[in-house]
Amino acid sequence: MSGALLKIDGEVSQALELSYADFEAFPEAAQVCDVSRFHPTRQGDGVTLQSILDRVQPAESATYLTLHASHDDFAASIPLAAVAAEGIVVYKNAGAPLPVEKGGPVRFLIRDPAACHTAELDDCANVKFVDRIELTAGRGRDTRPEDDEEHEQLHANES
Ligand SMILES: Nc1nc2c(c(=O)[nH]1)N[C@H]1C(S)=C(S)[C@@H](COP(=O)(O)O)O[C@H]1N2
Ligand SMILES: [Mo]
Repeated sequence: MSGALLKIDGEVSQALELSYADFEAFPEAAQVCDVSRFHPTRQGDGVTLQSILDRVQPAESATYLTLHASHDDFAASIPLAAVAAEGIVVYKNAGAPLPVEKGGPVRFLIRDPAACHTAELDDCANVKFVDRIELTAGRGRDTRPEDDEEHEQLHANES
């Protein structure tokens, strides 16, 4: 369990890799217990995005947060200022690492997302299988569906 679950890099002062033990060692104030309280269909425990940002210290040039999921080659890029206080990084379920069936190694969640493809902070940006968070100068990679048709196709492909 010593392997890194998540890498945070890009426009930061201090790139970081976090293992399950590293996540568990975040202080109590950074931990977010039981995300089903505000996302009833989703489970697990996480840490606040803000607590991770505090560690890496985004550079002045960092304006977007780009979430990468290499498992299914999905990415979403959202304005950093809008998401900084709203993001949760879910890493744990029932006292063990978040399994891939629940979106592991880590799942990103926005506290109060807009409906799919209606805003920057939409449900589609709740990226599963995240293994890298990249701070970028301007919008980074974003494969989110842009309309109903693309959205339906994406969900049809989900296994
Ligand atoms: N890695 C990855 N994350 C993803 C997706 C995806 O296809 N791959 N789909 C997104 C979309 S379009 C939506 S609406 C939500 C759905 O999350 P749910 O399965 O928990 O309802 O996950 C988002 N996260
Ligand atoms: Mo979506």
